[in-house]
Amino acid sequence: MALHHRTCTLCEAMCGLAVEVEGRTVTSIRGDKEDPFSRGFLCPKATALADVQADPDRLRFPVRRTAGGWQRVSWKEALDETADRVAAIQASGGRDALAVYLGNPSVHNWGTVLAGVPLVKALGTKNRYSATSLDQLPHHVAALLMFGHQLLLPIPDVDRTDFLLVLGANPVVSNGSLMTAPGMPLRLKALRARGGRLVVVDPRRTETAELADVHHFIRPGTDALLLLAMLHTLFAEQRVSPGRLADFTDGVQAVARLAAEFSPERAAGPTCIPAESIRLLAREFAAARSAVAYGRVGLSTQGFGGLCQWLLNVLNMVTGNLDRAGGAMFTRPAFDVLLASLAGRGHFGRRRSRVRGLPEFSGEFPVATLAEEILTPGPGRITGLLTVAGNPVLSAPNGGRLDRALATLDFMAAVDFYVNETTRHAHLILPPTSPLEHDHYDVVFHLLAVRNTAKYSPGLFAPERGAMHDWQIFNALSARLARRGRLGWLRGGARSLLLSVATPRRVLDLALRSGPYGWRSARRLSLRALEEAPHGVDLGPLEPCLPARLFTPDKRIRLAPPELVADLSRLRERLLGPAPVAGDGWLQLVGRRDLRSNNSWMHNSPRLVKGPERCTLLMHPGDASRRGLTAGQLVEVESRVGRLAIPLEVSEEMMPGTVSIPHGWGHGRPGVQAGVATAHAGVSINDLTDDESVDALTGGAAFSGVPVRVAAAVADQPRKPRSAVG
Ligand SMILES: Nc1nc2c(c(=O)[nH]1)N[C@H]1C(S)=C(S)[C@@H](COP(=O)(O)OP(=O)(O)OC[C@H]3O[C@@H](n4cnc5c(=O)[nH]c(N)nc54)[C@H](O)[C@@H]3O)O[C@H]1N2
Ligand SMILES: Nc1nc2c(c(=O)[nH]1)N[C@H]1C(S)=C(S)[C@@H](COP(=O)(O)OP(=O)(O)OC[C@H]3O[C@@H](n4cnc5c(=O)[nH]c(N)nc54)[C@H](O)[C@@H]3O)O[C@H]1N2
Ligand code: SF4
Ligand SMILES: [Mo]
Repeated sequence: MALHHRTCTLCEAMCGLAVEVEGRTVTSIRGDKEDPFSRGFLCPKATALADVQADPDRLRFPVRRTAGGWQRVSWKEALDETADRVAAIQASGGRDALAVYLGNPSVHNWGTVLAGVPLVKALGTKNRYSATSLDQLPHHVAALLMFGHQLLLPIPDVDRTDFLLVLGANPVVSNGSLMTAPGMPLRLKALRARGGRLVVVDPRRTETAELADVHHFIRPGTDALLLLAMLHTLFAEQRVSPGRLADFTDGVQAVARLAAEFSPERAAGPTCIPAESIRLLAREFAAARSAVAYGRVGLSTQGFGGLCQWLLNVLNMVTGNLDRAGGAMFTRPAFDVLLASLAGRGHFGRRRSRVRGLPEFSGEFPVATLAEEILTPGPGRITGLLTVAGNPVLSAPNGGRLDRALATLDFMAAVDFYVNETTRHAHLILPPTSPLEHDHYDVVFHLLAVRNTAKYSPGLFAPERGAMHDWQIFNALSARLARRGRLGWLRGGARSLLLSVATPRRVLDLALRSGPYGWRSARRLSLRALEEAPHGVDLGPLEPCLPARLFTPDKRIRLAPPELVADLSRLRERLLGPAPVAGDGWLQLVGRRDLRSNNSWMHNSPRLVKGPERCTLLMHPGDASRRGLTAGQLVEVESRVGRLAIPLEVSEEMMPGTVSIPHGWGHGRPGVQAGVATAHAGVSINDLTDDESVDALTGGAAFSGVPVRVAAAVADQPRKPRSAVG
């Protein structure tokens, strides 16, 4: 038996794991009590890493799709063929004929972070897509326009704050996002225990709301109005006090003028939050010794996601809570991605997508337009696709349409170890090593963490013979493409030198040594120092760092960027104009996450899917009885783009008029190779969400508030009820 220490790579929380193995078998996974950041915390998903490791459905060698099924091919064949066909697609249709999609786990894997970005860039296609536009795009847009860098994201200082306002996030279940903080339930309980307040704004009374002092239901998609009304109150009642931030911030008065028209009375109707509650919330927020407003997926993936993330930053700033302990702070990670020029500062709206004219952000187009870019004929059409660590058929809005579009591609390759709803369309699948078979350093999530720490984990199992890491697959593809002339800038000696020298370990070591805790500091952090500290090292709490860390040329915060200000007219039109005539019986659909589920790809773990069915429609009792529906029955849900049948769960945790379905399910499509997942298939919410529905400003998917109708399914078989009608 051997004991290994490493970091869980499944979600953003970076929990330390203590893993016991015998031979190539994981015998137990526990929380690592000596990890200075997670201190032994763990959620149920971590143990499922053992299932992924042992999963017979996980691909261990490359496969080619043939009429007779998937056929094993050698790595050489798979890489050569992929490079040949990519080159052919680009030779006939132009560089943009090949699209790339990077899914969520690619940010959790340093190999894809470090080697993937250069490969994608080198392919030279403008058709780049990633899960960012299904998730957090508005955060990056706001950060770029306000602070000058797409990754300079303010992180809630949850361990020191006196008042945490959470909008559209459920960290008790998700364990935090753009807020890496292992053990969120404990951190929130500690906040309450030290006398702090927790207020949650969400159309569902979530697990996080259950821990809160106050929970407000809000009508989906209207948070920007709530935030404006809070700002209105603060300016009207002279409660604005930015303190030292005023010295390097432009636009406070502009915001005061903009907020003037959005009184709590005007916001009350659309948001369904009484004006007096909005005023009280604003006053309490401003009066707290320290306070921070935080909003995630429910706030970002809505029609006004960009406005929401901007206004959150404004609220934190005008109350003096930006860049101060207990407020919204910036990190100083050991591998400082901002300085390592790994990601540029970012740019926005330099060009527009071919079919719908959606804006690019830092070289990527929104995923909501991918299907139509494949399906719409004409010059510039996408005919080839490379996906990495993603499943957009289940994760993108109107996934059904994307599913149909993928079937029409001339060529598709996937770097993934599962034949999932998306990769089943690939001609070739190149499977990387498993999460436990490679070294790990969180290049991205240390940047988003509520405390500065650093941890390196060596691979726990040696890769199986002949297996390749993601970064090796990328480098092998880059080298082949270079030989075929696609990488003009990376030729001959320079190419081989770069690809052989730039291993993730070397890049990490260099970044650590030259970073803020490296040779210039007393710590002298290096890869070797981290190897000697298998539980990780603590680098201290977040510290104020503005204006020095700003990336705006004049080192000033832009509180009222014109692009964001301009979008207020859309808000005015949509939310304050005459109310759209609500057709009878329409409900608004939102999403949810479950503790034992991770986006679309952990449902093949027997220990995670056991227990009650999780893919259900949640509805308020009043809405159910009005439709004559009872808990447990199968109902049909219909939107503009699709229709599906799903078991009904009835609960007062839902806001009346709003229903909820978790995403990531729907494994019943033919050809998916995941035995356990297909036996617990569920349905995909994204067969209902609408690819036409985006935040027009950022292009981010607007999942929240999809209009749906719900009725008894025609061939309904009554089931055993799970929850009583209240
Ligand atoms: N267990 C588990 N953990 C995960 C994941 C997982 O799938 N499972 N996924 C990981 C990923 S990739 C991410 S990005 C994070 C996401 O982390 P979170 O954002 O914390 O997770 P969600 O559960 O999606 O929370 C969104 C909340 O927004 C609410 N909401 C929907 N529409 C609106 C609206 O218009 N306004 C407001 N105010 N609220 C709204 C929903 O009811 C829901 O409670 O979680 C990560 N962690
Ligand atoms: N309606 C609705 N839709 C949503 C959301 C929502 O809240 N509501 N949430 C959105 C969010 S926040 C996100 S992040 C997306 C997620 O959506 P995606 O990023 O498109 O997909 P995932 O479900 O994360 O699928 C991950 C795939 O990566 C593979 N994989 C895992 N680890 C590795 C690895 O190390 N290397 C490689 N090469 N592959 C690996 C897995 O096998 C799996 O096939 O979904 C989005 N979609
Ligand atoms: S909270 Fe996230 S990082 Fe921690 S054990 Fe669970 S899945 Fe892993
Ligand atoms: Mo995400």
